[in-house]
Amino acid sequence: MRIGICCYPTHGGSGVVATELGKHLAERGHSVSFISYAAPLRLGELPPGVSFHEVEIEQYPLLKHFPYTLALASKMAEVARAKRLDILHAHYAIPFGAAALLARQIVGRRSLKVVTTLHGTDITLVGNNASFRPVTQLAIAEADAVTTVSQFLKDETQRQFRVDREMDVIYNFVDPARHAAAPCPAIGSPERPGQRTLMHISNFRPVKRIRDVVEVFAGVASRIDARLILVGDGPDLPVARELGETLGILDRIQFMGVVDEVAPLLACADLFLLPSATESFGLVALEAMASGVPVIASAVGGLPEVVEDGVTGRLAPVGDIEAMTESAIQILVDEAIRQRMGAAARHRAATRFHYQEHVPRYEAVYRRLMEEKRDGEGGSGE
Ligand code: GMT
Repeated sequence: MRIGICCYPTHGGSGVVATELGKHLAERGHSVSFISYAAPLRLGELPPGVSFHEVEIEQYPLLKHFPYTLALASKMAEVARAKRLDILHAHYAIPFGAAALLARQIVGRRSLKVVTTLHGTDITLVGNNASFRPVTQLAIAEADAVTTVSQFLKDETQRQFRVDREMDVIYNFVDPARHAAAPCPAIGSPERPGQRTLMHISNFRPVKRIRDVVEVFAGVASRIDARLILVGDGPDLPVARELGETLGILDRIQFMGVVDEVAPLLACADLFLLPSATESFGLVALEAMASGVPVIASAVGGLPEVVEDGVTGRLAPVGDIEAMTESAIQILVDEAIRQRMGAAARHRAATRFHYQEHVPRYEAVYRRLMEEKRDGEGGSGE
């Protein structure tokens, strides 16, 4: 099939999933065209069967705000025609899902089918904003197929948008080989033998509850020799620095900044913290699990579908610092528990969330639409 993929090109989970999906689809013989304002970071050098089409963002003195979504829709239509796309797969309802509907209208709804994957914040945070809500609703209702990355997100979309349509749940996935026994690089090695490493990776937005990360770590560090590695950047990074200073633990926190490839760093971690206020899936928790690292996370959103409480890590109510701290200490002081949970985490990631299981599910959705298209063509006699 000829598939167009549009996504955010940055480090966010939706961009990572879309990019990995495109690469796997190309390996499976499909032709894949990425459409975005920059090449997705995880794309690297263009693999065979993959092309990239940039949406140019220009500034006109006449326009105060450049209408990016319209430029995106035009580029989608242009690529759909040039590459004779069968499927346009939008990752994130806005602007991609909405722009894809415009592109389909331009190209003709019979020739181009739109698949929209909801990733979470497009529904739980952004989509509910009054300025976007009607467009988000349209993007969901009018796509030829909609997928969500967890059962939680499907239920939440139905509840919040009162949409009565079919949606396929297709979980996010990992390539376990990428996480297999990667050695911890020197930069991430513990400073002392026996020192425990806690890790958090995110875009440091308020939804990630960075204060909780630091407070849990402070509780752990008051009882055992430990350090915290923070990976990523975002608006709440200064919060971590300030709180670390106030609590007198700043010297035990290492700030790594944005890192393209997280698997080697995860190999340095003994425990991963994800105390988010909400998380439709928690791709980074899955990546930690694939690296054999137990996860302590909030029992919220789609996280319980990923982290099995007491088996691959521990779940606690959002904001329950005490419970998270106690669980962290329990895991870190008993190496047998930590090893057992780490092995269970690796096993769960490799068996339930392997790309070889989930990429074919996307293909099945595409095939279903292609069959509908063929049936439609046959039925109209055209
Ligand atoms: O919240 C983020 O870190 C970014 C956001 C995105 O769109 O990239 O992540 C969302 O999509 C990921 C991929 O499906 C999910 O793993 C994250 O859980 C989800 N974030 C939230 O729901 C807060």
